[in-house]
Amino acid sequence: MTKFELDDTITAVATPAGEGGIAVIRVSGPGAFEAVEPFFVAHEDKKLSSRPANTICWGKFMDPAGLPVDQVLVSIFRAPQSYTGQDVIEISCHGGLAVTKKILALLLGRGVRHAEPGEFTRRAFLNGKLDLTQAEAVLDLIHAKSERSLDSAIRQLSGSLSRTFKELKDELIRLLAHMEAHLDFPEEDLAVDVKDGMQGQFTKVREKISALITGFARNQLIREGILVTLVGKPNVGKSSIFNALLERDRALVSDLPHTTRDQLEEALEIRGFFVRLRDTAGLISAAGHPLDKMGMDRTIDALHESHMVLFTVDSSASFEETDRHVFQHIPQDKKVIVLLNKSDLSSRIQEKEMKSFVGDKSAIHLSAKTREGFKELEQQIADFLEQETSETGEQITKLRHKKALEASLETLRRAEQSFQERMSLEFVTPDLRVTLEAIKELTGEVYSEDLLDVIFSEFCIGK
Ligand SMILES: Nc1nc2c(ncn2[C@@H]2O[C@H](COP(=O)(O)OP(=O)(O)OP(=O)(O)O)[C@@H](O)[C@H]2O)c(=O)[nH]1
Ligand SMILES: [Mg+2]
Repeated sequence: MTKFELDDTITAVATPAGEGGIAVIRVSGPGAFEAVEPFFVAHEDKKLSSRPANTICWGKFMDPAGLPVDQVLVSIFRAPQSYTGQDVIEISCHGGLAVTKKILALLLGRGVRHAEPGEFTRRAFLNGKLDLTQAEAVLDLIHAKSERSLDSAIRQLSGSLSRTFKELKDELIRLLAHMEAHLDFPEEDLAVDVKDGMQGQFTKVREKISALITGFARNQLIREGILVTLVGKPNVGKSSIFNALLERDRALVSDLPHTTRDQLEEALEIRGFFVRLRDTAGLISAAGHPLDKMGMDRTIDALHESHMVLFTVDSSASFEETDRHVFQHIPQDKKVIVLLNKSDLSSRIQEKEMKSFVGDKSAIHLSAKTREGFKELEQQIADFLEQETSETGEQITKLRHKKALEASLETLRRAEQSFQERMSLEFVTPDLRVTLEAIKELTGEVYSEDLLDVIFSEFCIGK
């Protein structure tokens, strides 16, 4: 792989394309100063290359004909004290398409190569500035959509997950060393306390790995958001509640049944959690129109995908057969909150009968019109998320981590089984070594170019 050598100099616009206050163009590599110097005329007459590291310098970016392109600030970082571990120059110019395009073109004309997605972070990894889990956290941080996912990404970037993986690795190395020290002993000659010690180490590592794998699902909820679906018969006010939660008129509302035909999904943040809220077509016992049937089928699919269901009824009308029919479509394992909507109108619902039908689900008196009950609804959604995502130690965020941990758990279990079946230790250690390699891949202590390609291709250009 020659494309990702470290000895050339790369550049890219690090800010999103479009118009903005400023844009930042990043240059990294041994030729960074040489590339920028010919175009930069500092306000104070001093060459870039003779300026100290970690300073910012104001001046003009000039084209080869001596015409100014923009007034810019140039930030100087010197190897190894920079993001990539190389000489880095960041040019902050005005955030316009023409300006950034021109500056970039001039730099590319000086033999600087356009960076691939994530290549700055890839260099940071290759230069030991970050390990692989930290590099992945950079991406999580950029993609974080709520305060909770931000918290989790910043912790990972600070190295907390790396430390957990390192502890796991150290435990495995200790166990391996312990076994290797006893390789020459026939199994039956191992003292009971030595065997117990080894078994204890097996259990400890296995439990740690399992806990990390379980944490993945919880963390996924934080990052990707929980899916909350409004469901009910037509006209109970699902779309009105949808709009009220979003605080804008996103869905059509009318007093005609079947106003909503297709699903609508919008993202919102509730108490720091990322929530995907879905409005659905009203369900009835038997659809007459084919369009109603299609809408209803989608609603039923949405129910299966959801983490939480808001079963909506009209409290100003009686709880009837259609409501029961809707409720029966909700899969049993879903968290359900019953919304008794239209609480501003006089209540006609037979609450006792309704409650005996739905069981011990919590119910909220709500009015999309007066906003009664919305605070409580948000609280209950947040409580559910809090409970589903409550932490028990460090959490993994990536499918890659989960897969590597699952692979390591499998080989660890195999080793443990051989150990318990009293096989000679030389048959136990190979599986342990494979387990150790899988753990080393997590932090990037062991890696392949292919793995790096997969990880960094998800990054944006300029990061
Ligand atoms: N008084 C009162 N009327 C409401 C309330 N919520 C909704 N409505 C009215 O009920 C009617 C139906 O509301 P929608 O939000 O369209 O109901 P829906 O459940 O989305 O209906 P479909 O999309 O047809 O399934 C509209 O006339 C709303 O203005 C409420 O809390 N109080
Ligand atoms: Mg609707």
